Amino acid sequence: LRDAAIGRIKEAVNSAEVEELRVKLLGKKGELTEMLKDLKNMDIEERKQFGQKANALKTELTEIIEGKFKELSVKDVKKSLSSGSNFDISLPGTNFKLGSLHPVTIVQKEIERIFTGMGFNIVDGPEAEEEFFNFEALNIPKHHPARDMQDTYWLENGSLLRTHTSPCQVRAMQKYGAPLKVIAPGRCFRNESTDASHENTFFQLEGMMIDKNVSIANLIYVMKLLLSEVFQRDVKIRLRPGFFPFVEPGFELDLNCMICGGKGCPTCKHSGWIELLPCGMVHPNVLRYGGIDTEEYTGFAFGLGLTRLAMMKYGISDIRVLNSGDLRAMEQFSVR
Ligand code: FA5
Repeated sequence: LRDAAIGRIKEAVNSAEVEELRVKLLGKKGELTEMLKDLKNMDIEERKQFGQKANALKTELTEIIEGKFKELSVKDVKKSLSSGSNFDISLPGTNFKLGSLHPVTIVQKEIERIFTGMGFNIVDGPEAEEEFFNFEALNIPKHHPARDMQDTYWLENGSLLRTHTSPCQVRAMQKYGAPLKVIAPGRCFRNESTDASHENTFFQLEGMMIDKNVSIANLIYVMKLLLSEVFQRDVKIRLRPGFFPFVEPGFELDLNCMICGGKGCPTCKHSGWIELLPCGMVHPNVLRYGGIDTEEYTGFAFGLGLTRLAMMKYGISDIRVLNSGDLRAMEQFSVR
């Protein structure tokens, strides 16, 4: 059996033939297996000798069969390579789809680049914020009507989801002191009903500069530079007086709506202007909460509506698209 089996394996010309032989010889009903069935009719000594021989043969044949499989598979690849028929190792592999950045992230990174170029540092603050930093330290005491300007999600433990990035102002002052140049991009939450330009979850980017002799002129210069860099062209803006308890004087900087060119559309509530960038000179009370000497230092601060800026930049007319997670919309902004 041994010599006949080895001869047959060596002569096999493809893997299918080898597999057929493997089953014929070593399979459940294979020749060797059938022979082993005779063991029960033998006496002990015979059984011992025959068993040992049969097992050794089984191991030998298994090894030869495996070797033959390997030899044939190398031959197969070589053959199909030389025939050039259906196996081409120079073919490019499967093209994996790359993800894309969210438009708000793209604009955020761009503004971070602009400000770090001017020597600003990037800071962060918690989204679940203490009432103190979100309101009191910003000169908005309990029962102040200005609290109604920002509908708040209160948490069971008495803290809240920050309604703006301004709490980062006081946290930064307390941590780093003056002089100070920081920006703080981040997510904010308001208990508002949504429409084309309002979301309950949106992004702001806070900015603050404190030093000796900082004035409104510095503020206007930085704001103009920022917007012309972001849009890469001259932008039409207007400044209105605005009230925020944490700045004095306070301003509203509006951007001419780029969706409709200022003619009026749902995004700008048909006014032609987008309320984009409230700002002002930091109120002395806020500087004091931050531990800054108000005799020596002054500063400006702004709270840019990052989500709305991204809408303007990319001509997105409904803010709700940005939180929808709809990849068909987001994929359009892919940057590699
Ligand atoms: C503030 O939140 C102030 N903290 C900004 C500030 C900072 C003023 C520093 C002075 C100094 P306001 O509530 O206006 O202000 O919001 C700022 C910007 O966030 C708005 O101009 C708007 O662009 C954006 N914003 C506000 N509410 C929403 C909303 N529901 N959905 C999308 N964007 C919003």
